[in-house]
Amino acid sequence: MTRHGGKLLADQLVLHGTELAFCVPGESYLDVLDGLYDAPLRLIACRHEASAANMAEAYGKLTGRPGVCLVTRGPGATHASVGVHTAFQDSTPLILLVGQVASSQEEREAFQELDYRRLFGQTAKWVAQIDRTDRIPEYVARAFTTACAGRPGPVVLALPEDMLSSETDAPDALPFHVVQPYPGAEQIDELRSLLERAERPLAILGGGGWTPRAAQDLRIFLEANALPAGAAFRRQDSLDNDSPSYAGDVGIGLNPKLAARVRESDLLLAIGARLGEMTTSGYTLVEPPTPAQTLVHVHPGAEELGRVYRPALPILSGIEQFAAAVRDLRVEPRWRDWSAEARADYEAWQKPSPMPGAVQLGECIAQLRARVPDAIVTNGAGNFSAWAHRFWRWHDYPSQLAPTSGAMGYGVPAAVAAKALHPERTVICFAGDGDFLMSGQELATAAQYELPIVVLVVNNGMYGTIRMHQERHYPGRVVGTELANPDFAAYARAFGAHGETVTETSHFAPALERALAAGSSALIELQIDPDAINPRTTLTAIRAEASK
Ligand SMILES: Cc1ncc(C[n+]2csc(CCOP(=O)(O)OP(=O)(O)O)c2C)c(N)n1
Ligand SMILES: [Mg+2]
Repeated sequence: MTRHGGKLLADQLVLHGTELAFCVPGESYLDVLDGLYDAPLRLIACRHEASAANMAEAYGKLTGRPGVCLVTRGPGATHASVGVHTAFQDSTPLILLVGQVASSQEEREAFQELDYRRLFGQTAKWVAQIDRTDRIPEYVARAFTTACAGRPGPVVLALPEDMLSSETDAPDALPFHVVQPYPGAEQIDELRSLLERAERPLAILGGGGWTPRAAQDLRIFLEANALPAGAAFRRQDSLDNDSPSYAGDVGIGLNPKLAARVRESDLLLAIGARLGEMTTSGYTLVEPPTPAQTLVHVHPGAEELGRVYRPALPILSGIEQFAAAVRDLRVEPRWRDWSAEARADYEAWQKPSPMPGAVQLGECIAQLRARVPDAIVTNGAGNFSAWAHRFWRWHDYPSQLAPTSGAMGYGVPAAVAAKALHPERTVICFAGDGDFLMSGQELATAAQYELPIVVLVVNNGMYGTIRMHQERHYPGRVVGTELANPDFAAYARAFGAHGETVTETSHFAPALERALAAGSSALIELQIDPDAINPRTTLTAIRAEASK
């Protein structure tokens, strides 16, 4: 039996467990599309390659298996690059398949030709071009393996046209394995003795490569030892936020009391987190290269251990493997007060505080939490997300889809992908007015594939985050940050979605009910006072402070 390259490739995707993939079609990979025609795999065609790549990235976060995204040559690949970058920064397994010119035309700068090895050199774990049809199974198996091994990340495969259309009798590969290191017994002993000597331990949970099992095992370990734990930036689903061990997120605009606690801790147990710029408040909470805290750094990537920080104890391990090894580890906690205080600080910090204007976002989110506590929550980038990070509570892993890369436009496509994987769950996307219009057109994809999502657009009429920085550094000199917006509710209705505008807090709960009952996607625009620049302060206060 012979197959053309496109069919062979489609068969490999299915064999490695892909049941859902995302694309914008291109004539450069017609044979792959043809191969998918009768494959048991759902293909979602998107309205922009950035969205297709972001959906694949969200799939990777939700399943722990590579999200698959198919795009055409130059224009498709460059559009998709934001998703590759997010997968890289967020340590998410992803495979980007890109059409390539026929080998007879290569290196002529043929139509839309690019060298993907150079284009994605810094943002992918591995970039390759498959030049022989009979080697497709080998390359695809390696792509799946590489994307998931150690620190997960993106892989890019370029597919020359003639390679895809050629016939071969090459056999299938075997399904791939997720390859992760295990911690040694010696390291777990050493961790025990460090814990036995500690007085103010604190865990920071984060990074990629988590599984529901890992989150469960770590919860048992943390709670049984009364260990307080913070979540790294946008990794707040790593521990049930109702757990007595959960102390809040160590991200942007974190609770000052939690920041102080990170500094004062004598044993810092970083589990999976890279301890990047956003989680360390610009490398100040933990100082490179030699932290003041005794650092135990657990990470699945050998190159990450000691890269920025000298750990007292580096542990090279997959998260699930580490979690299983410490699940039953017990020490006598001498830090019960420290731990209880950390929890009390979090609960106090989460009480909604008043902000200027008639729409109180903290209260709206509290109502949302009470109504759909088990929702999957997504967002892109912007100050609006700070309210979600502060006032929402995540319960199960995985239920947070948020780019640690800080990429705007992520929330809507991530929500569509989440709904495709979990049709039974409510999916809520938080977006800003700037953020939303970078990918709002995917409401069409949600409608086409009957994947109803709820989008909350926090409208302050500006690229507020940048305006905030402007006021801090160049008070009063506003440039490039104002936005003239469409009627968001009408925009939603144009896609067959339910649309509403909320101008005061009391309107939110009934609007939410109508959104949840709509039977289609829904968008609620929350018009907030532009002075309410983040949950802690106002533009007026920032400008006054900066003008002093
Ligand atoms: C793709 C991308 N472009 C630009 C930025 C820089 N940036 C960060 S936040 C932001 C403004 C976001 O505006 P909006 O969505 O309205 O949220 P707000 O800050 O107003 O709440 C910008 C432009 C970014 N992070 N990502
Ligand atoms: Mg805005």
